[in-house]
This record gives sequence, C-alpha cells and structure tokens, in this order.
Amino acid sequence: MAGTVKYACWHVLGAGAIGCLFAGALQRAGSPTTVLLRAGATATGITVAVAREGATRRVELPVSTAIQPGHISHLLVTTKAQDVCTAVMSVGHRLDSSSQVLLLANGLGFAEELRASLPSPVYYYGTTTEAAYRRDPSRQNAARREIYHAGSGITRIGRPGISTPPAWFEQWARAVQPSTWDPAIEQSLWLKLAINCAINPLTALHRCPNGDLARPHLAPRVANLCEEIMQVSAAAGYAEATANLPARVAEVVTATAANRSSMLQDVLAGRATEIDYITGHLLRVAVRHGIAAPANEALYRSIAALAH
Ligand code: KPL
Repeated sequence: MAGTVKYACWHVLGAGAIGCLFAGALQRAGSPTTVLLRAGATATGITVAVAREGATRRVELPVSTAIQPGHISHLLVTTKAQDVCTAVMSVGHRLDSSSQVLLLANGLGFAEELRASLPSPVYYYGTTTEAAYRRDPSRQNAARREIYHAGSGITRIGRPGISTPPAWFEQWARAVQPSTWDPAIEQSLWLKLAINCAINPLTALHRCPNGDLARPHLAPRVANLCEEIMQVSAAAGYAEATANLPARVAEVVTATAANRSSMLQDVLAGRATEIDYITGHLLRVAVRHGIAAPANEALYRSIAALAH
C-alpha cells in the first residue's frame, strides 16, 4: 500500500500577482496554503482566479492575519523589497529554527537586514521570470484576486553553499513549474539585480515600455548603465554572472517589449518604488569597492526624488 504523502503547509506573505499565482499553484498541487493578510483585514478567504490563454482557473485560499498564533513551517515571501523585513517580522512570533522561509522579492539587500533582526529561520532565496499581473483594477473586493498569467518563466531557488535541495523542494517543483534548484543562487540573484538596474529605473523615469530602451535615444544610456554595472559586478565577484550583460538586457528588453517594468507600474500607481533595493543596492556595493557609478547614481536620485 502506498504511504500517505505529507504535504508541506505554506503561508504566503504578499498577495500580489506572483504571490497569488504561486499560492494557487501550491494549493492545487496539494500543499495546504494560507495567504497572510495585514492586521485588520476582514476577509475569511480569497478566491484567486488565474487567467491564461482564454482559460481561467479558480482556487479558494484560506487567509489569516499575521498576528494570529500558530507555528509557520513554510513561508513564501513575495512582498515588495522594502516591505520584506516588516512583513516577516510581523510573523516573527510564529517562526522558529525549523521554519523554512523562501524570499522571492525583487532586488537585494533586504535579506541581510532580515537575518540581522530574525536570525533563527532557515532562509532560501529565489527569483522568477514568470510574468503575471493583477487585473482587478479597482481592487475593491479584498476577497478576490484576478491574476493574468502573462508569460511562463523559470523559478530558481537556492541557499548559498547548499547544493542539495531541501525536502520540500520536490513538491514545490511539481506545483510551480518549471522550478530549479540553483546551487549558484547568489550569481543568479545578482544577474537579476543587474538586469533590473539597467531596465527598471530608466523605464520608470521615461514612463515608457521596456521595448523603448532599444530605441536610439535610450539605447546609449542603457549601454552606459551596463558598463558601470559590469564594473561594480566584477569588483564584487560577479564578473562571470554579468559577462554578457548588454546582450542579456537586450534579450529581456525584446522579450518584454510591450511590458511596463514593475518600477514604472509603481510610479504610475503612486506607490513607493524598489529603487533602494535595486540601484540603491548596486550603489552601496560600488561604494564598498571604491567604484564610481555616476550614471546609476543620477538615475537613483531621479527615481528617489519621485517619492517626495
Ligand atoms: O523584472 C522586471 C521588472 O519589471 O521588475 C523586468 C525583467 C525588467 C521585466 O519588466
């Protein structure tokens, strides 16, 4: 007789498009998954409707608020970079040294802040190229999320220095396809940061779709940014990851030509941007290594000024 499969129970912080997409996938694949909403939320459950190529799949997910008690064994964090620390700290009383926390936010730098405040959980890091966005524009109904799954991508997960995936990864990879265990996750996260530094702030500043970065008025600026990013990367030990940065950026610009970058979407919606954890992180590393990055610095200042 086949043994009973024990599924990992996931809690998800960050009920945006990627959080809902992955929460729905985990729940459908058999992992009991709960969405954590901020204190004061009154919904008792949410319906996630994921549309893809004309078909819509609905999944019901239970919700709970961070302040409720109960141990969290597996936590997926898909908030904005600047919210990671506060969000995870809000469930700090529910985490211990057996808790597995997967950080899947854009940018870098938040994990160090978090580990300093909350060292006990086991942290994993991820990056995804799945493309999804919420298309319930008014966002009036807190109990319903309409997600459009705009493009398939790959989800890379790892933990620096660990080549063998943890027990939960097999179930995860069956739910969130394709996912891969990445023994060089630091390199992958840095490459993603480098690509985001070259694309996101410039599109946010010029309020243009990603494809416009290939046009003659912006292409030289992208090339200049890439040059500086590669110098900082080399000094920080990521020369290999960014060896072909201009070509990688060009690929992403072409593949996502019609899309608005996440930073442009934040600017247009009047939300805080992730600039401190994208270009801001690059600049902190540049300072540490005594490297000048004036084009990136100017861009950082322009985007940071939008918030005021
Ligand atoms: O990751 C992205 C983002 O918008 O944050 C890119 C790759 C630039 C796609 O738009």
